[in-house]
Parts: sequence; structure tokens; C-alpha cells
Amino acid sequence: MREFIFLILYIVSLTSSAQTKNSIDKVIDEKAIITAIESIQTDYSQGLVLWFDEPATSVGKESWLKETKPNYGPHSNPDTAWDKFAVPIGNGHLGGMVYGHITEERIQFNEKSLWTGGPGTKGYNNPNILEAHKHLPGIRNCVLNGDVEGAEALARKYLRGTWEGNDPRFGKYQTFGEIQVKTGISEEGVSNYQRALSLDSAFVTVSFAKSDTLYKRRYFCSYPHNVMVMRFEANLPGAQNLEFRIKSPHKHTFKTTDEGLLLTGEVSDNGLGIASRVQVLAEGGSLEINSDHIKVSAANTVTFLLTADTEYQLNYPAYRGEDPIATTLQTINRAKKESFAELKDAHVSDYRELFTRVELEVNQSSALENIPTDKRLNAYKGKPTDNGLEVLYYQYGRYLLISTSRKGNLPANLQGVWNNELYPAWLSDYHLNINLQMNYWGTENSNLGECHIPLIEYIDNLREPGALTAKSYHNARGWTTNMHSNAWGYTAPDNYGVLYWQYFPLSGAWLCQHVWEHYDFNRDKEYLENTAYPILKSQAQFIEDYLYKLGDSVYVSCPSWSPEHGDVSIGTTTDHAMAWDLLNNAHKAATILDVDETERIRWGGIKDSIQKAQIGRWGQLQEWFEDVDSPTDEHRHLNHLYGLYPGHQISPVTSPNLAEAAHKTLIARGDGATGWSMGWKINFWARMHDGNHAYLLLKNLLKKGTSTNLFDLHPPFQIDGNLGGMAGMAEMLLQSHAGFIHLLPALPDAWQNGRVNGLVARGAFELDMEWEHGQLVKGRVFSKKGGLCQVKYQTKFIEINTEAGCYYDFELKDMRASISNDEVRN
Ligand code: FUC
Repeated sequence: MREFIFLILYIVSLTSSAQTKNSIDKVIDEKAIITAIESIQTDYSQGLVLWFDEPATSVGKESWLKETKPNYGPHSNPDTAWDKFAVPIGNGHLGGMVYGHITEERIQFNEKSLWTGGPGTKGYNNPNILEAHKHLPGIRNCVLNGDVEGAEALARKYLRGTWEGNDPRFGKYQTFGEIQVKTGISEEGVSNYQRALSLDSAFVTVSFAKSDTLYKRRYFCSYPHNVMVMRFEANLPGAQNLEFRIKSPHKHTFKTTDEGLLLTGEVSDNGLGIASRVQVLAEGGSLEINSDHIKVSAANTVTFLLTADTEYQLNYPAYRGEDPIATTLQTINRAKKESFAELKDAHVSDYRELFTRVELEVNQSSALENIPTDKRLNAYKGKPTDNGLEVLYYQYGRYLLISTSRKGNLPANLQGVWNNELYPAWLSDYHLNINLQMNYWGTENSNLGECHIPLIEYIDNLREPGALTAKSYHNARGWTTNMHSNAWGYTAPDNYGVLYWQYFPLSGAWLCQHVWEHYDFNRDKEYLENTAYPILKSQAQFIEDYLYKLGDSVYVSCPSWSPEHGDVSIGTTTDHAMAWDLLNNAHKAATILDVDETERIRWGGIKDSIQKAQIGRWGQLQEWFEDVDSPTDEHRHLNHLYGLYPGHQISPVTSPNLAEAAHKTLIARGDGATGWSMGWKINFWARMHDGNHAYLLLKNLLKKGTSTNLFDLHPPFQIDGNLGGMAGMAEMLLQSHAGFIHLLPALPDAWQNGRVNGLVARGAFELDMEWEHGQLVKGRVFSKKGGLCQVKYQTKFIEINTEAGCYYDFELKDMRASISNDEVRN
């Protein structure tokens, strides 16, 4: 546990009303210290804290106001402090990045549905080429005859969307603006500065001393009340002299309200209405609500509540819903009735209900918690032995997911909910060839199934526009998506550069894996029947019509391109693996629901006839139908290993030959690459049951792909690496994809001793485990839905008939000796 003397002194000073200005050291009595420690522990238990001993500097301040082009590459954010030192808070709707400045506090903020483009944008029309499918046979002929150039030329003409790359109609995710609070406190003479993000309670504390005044601020984003709460306190009365402003690059005006301000405006290109309200609650002193700012003088404590909304609603084709002036009024009226303590308690209990489900300890390492996170990460780069930082990284991933993906708004985009730019890298959109899916890989195994809902609702919404795309390009039933999507249901191929950057019709099948897995982990039959199955069935219909029969017996995906890599192919391994996966899941769903027997039989037949993954000339798992992989290629995309992860077809236990080929491929591709690619490789190596290699990738991700605020760096910031890394760490400890639950399948030597509680396995089982000297000591299963639970550890095995709601403890000695692999597969 870190040194909290300063905070203890601060709280002690608050609890003693009779003290004089210079008497802080005299008021420390035992009771006060206990109160102080308890209070601090509420904020900071388990050492799960990111903290800094200086404010985030303001280099490049407000540069987002002038931005006209995207920024890529290292340190490319126009505000270099933003993705290095500012710390994130969020509730799925709102996001804030807290800088913690002393003189002029800055909190850049977002509302997740604030997008340019879409309906209302000039020239907005259907981006699909309606008759494109008529050209498919011609393109196919070229591919089958080996005429790559001919196929590419035709495809560039027809298998694309009608809008140019980065077309304004596609839109970009936007910053809402920035909150600025002038405090009148100069930095001179400030001591004991701390800015800390507690993962345990999801709030940020900024505290510092200046002469005899101790200042403390607290920030959090509450999901139950949908407000960002910013509280300014001090140990002395009358110390708060604040000027609060909202700045926004979007067209807006202010109105004063009862103890607050209302900002209303619209997005310039699509007319999307936006609104934000701030409400101030000040104790003592005086308050002025001016036309564009709020002034508080000589107050004791000040709480600002901020909410924001847009007119957006996830409903094709209009994507418009309620007036944000009305919704924000409702929100703020509800929140302002509550005291700070009530808001905080509601927030903390809502957040903790999710967050505390998983506890992880590795080697009980807490030695470096006393070091600010930026310096701690630097130390790790020199000598990666700080297992506590690795645990912090895992739990930070869970924190980010909870803060960015809650029911009621869009799923996490490339940057989750946080973006300080008008023209963010890759538009901060939804990339469907890895990035959106990766954001959600750890959702179920890390016990945050509820956070999957925004993604599933988003996928459901893509069905309608996706049906037009399926018809246009494939004359197919069902629905499809391609490489990119946005807030507006974009499903056409893009029109940008070569085909592998735009055409990816199996991405919808990949998305559907999430729809199925949410069922498989939670076993909620009502969800399967009413939500999941209709989505899976319509995707299966697409796959049926999409696949091409090569000769008499094999289905391929022709023409196809591997994501961002290589020439046109008769069929890419990734497409085949995704199509197989989809039909397999649709088949299982129909069987459980006992519906659509005819379809089920047909899907089963097609699935078995899809081109199998092939082993190539240097023993590699082929990326394409043609054996053309280069052994020296280190491309960051490894979609051809989909069957290994996130798919289930390749496993060292059930398909050792394919696993060996995947191993060759992984070795050839190397241990580096962009942030998200390293996150993916952790998962691959975990599925290969090579804990030490997975751990090497985790170290590389932390050393080479992580910013000082622990944001993943592609670079620039992309949240997929954080969330993919988190998923991979869980996958190292527990797997359940191969028909049984596998304990500690990829435990690295470096994690000799540890404990994990609350990881989730398919079948709706929660698992706790303890290990010592690299060996499992005991485990516990909690069965949520009952049923047979088959558990494997190394060569041992245990089978438990469970009842819903019951716990089952077992020790290594209870597990019987190995059986054949077949016996543990159901
Ligand atoms: C894909 C990746 C890039 C980047 C972008 C958002 O194009 O290949 O590396 O992550 O998505």
C-alpha cells in the first residue's frame, strides 16, 4: 500500500472543526487516523491505483480546435499530454480525461454518439453499388484462371462502395469539448501533489498542499445517474474561488439555468443536435451564473455535475431520437436531488458490482506501488519483474471496458469513448477486421458479460443496412458487413486503396461470434431465442448464399482477400474459419432451441464441406488457398490463425498438426508489431499453451506498446490493445473453448504463486484458483446454471455434476489421473 500520510493529514484536518490554520500536526489522534485510513481505503484498496506526482502538462493545449487532418504515429496526438498523462473516467455514455492542473484544471470530455456524417450530411445516399453482384462471376473466373491483375482491376471497379475513402458522409467520432476550471491557485509553492485513478472505486483524486491549505478534488462518471461529478474541497473554509467554463469546437450557444448552464448546438455537417448541462452545488461563499461561465467565490466545497447527450439513437435509417435538451434536463434534475455522498455511493456500488467480480494476485507483488505509474512503467521497461504492474494492467483493462461499454449507448470504438480530436486517427471508427472484436474478447471470461450488450445491440442494428449490402454485392439473403463501420450503420465495402482495405464480407460472421459467445458463457435461453438466434440465422443465410462451390465438394470464399495483406485468393483461411464458426454456432443454437431442422441439416452439411485450413510448404498454416506465405513476413495481421483464436478449431489438444503449423506461423511473424497485434499474440500463445511465450508478448506490450497512463499505443492510442491484452491474461489462466474447462493452461514460469477468483468459463461456471510454485493447489467452481462441469489441469481431470447456485471446492489430490482427450470433450 502506498504512502498516504498526506491524505491522512488532509482527512484528519477535515474531521477536526476546531483547529486553527497551522495546527494540522497537532490534531492527529488515534480515532481520526482510523477514520482517515478507512476513508482512504474506500478509495484505494488492493493497490489498484494509477497515480502521478505531477499534473499532466498542457503542451498543445486546445489544438483540437483547429484540426483538419488525422494524426498517426508515435506522439501524434495534438495534445501530447492527453494520451500520456491525463487519466480516463467514463460510464459508457460520457468519457472524461482528467489533467489535474493546479491553476487551470482541464477535463476533455466526450459523449459516445457525437459523430459527424451519416443522415443529414450533404449528398448522403446509399453507398452500395446495387448491381455489383453481376460482376462476381467475372471476377471469380479471373481468380480461378490465375489472372490476379484482371481480378483486382474488376474488383476495384465493382467490389467497392460508392463513396471515396474518408468520405465526409462516413463521419468521424468527435470530441465534445473541454471543461476548464480556473482556480486562482498559482503553482508556486505547491507540495505533495498527487493525481490518482482508483480502479477499485472508479474515481480520480487530485490533491496537493499550498501553504496551510490542503486541496482535494474528486472526479467520477456515474452510470446510474449519467453525470460526471467534479468536486472541489479544501481543509479550510472559503478556499474555493473557481471559474468554470465549457469549450466546444461544435457550433453552440449557452443559456443560464437555475444554478447552472445549458450548452446547445449541433454538428455542422449533419445537424445532429447536441446538449450539455452543468449544475453547480456550492457550500458557502457566493455564486454567479454568467452568460458563458460559472463563478464561485469563497466557497467551502463545490460540486459540478455535468451531463451531455446528442439527438442520436441507434435506429436505422434515421438514427435520430429524443431531443438532448430534454434528456439532459431529465438527467440533471434527477442527479441534483442527490447529495455528493449519495451520488458517490450509487456510482461506487454500481461499478463495484462489476469490477470486484474478478480478483487477481501474482506473487503478491506490491513493492512498486509507491512509485508513480509513469516511473513504474519506466522501471518495468528496464527490468520487467513488477508482477503488480501486470496485474494493474489486467484490471485497468476491465476498468476501461466498464467505463466505455454500458447498455444504452454505442459499443467501444477504436478509442473506447475517449477522443480529444475532430479528426482522430482512423476516424476512431469501428474497424471490423480485428479491432472492434478485440475490444470485446475479454468481456465474458473476465466476468463483465453485461458490457457485451452495446456490441450485440450494435450488431443487431447492422442487419437492416447489411441486408442491402448482401443483396447488392452477393445477391444473397441475410446481411453482411465489410471492413469499416460507424455510428450510422455503414456496411458497404469502403472505397479506399486496394481491396484488402475495404472488402471483407465475412466480418459480419466474425461479429456473430460475440452474439453466440454471450449465450455460451451465460446460458440464458431467452436471450438465445429472442436476440441471438435471429441474428445468427440471418447471418447463416448469408453464408449459405455467399460461399462458392469449387468443383463438386468444397466450399470456398472466392474471391477473397486476407485483411490488409496480399493478393486476391480463391479463398482465405480466415474467411473459411469464420464461415465454419458461424455455421457451427447457428447449428448449435438451432439444436438447443429445437427449431429449423431443415436449415440445421443444411448448415451442418455446408460446414463440413468448407475448405479446411491447409499446411503449407514450410510447415506454416497457410494464409491463402495458394501456398504463397513468405517465411520472412512479419505483417501485424494474423487473421489466418482465427481458428486458433478467437475461433475454436485449432488446439494443441484436439488438432495437434494444425497447432504445429500455427506455431510455425507465429514464430515467423515475430514477437513485436503494433499494440493490438501484440495483444492478439498473447491470446495466440495462450491458446498454444505456451505460457512463457504469452508472457513474453505481455512484457513486449507493456514495454513497447503502452503509454505512461497505460493506454495502449498502436501508436497512436487504440483501446483494442488494452482490452486484447486483458483478454489474453485471462486466457493464460483459464480456457474453455475446446469442450472442457482448462485450468492454468498457459501459466508462465514468472508467475510462480498466485490466486485468481471469478474468471468465467463457457457453460456459466465461475472459477477460483490458487497456485504455488507454478502448480495448482486448489480450485472452486461456482455453477450459475447447473450442469456437468468438466475440468482439466495438466494431466489431471475432474468431473462435477453441478446444481445452479452451488459452489464446489476441489484440491489437486481430488483430480483423477489423465484420461484421453476425447473423454474430456463433450
Ligand atoms: C487496421 C490495422 C491498423 C490500425 C487500424 C485502426 O487497419 O491494420 O494497424 O489498427 O486498423
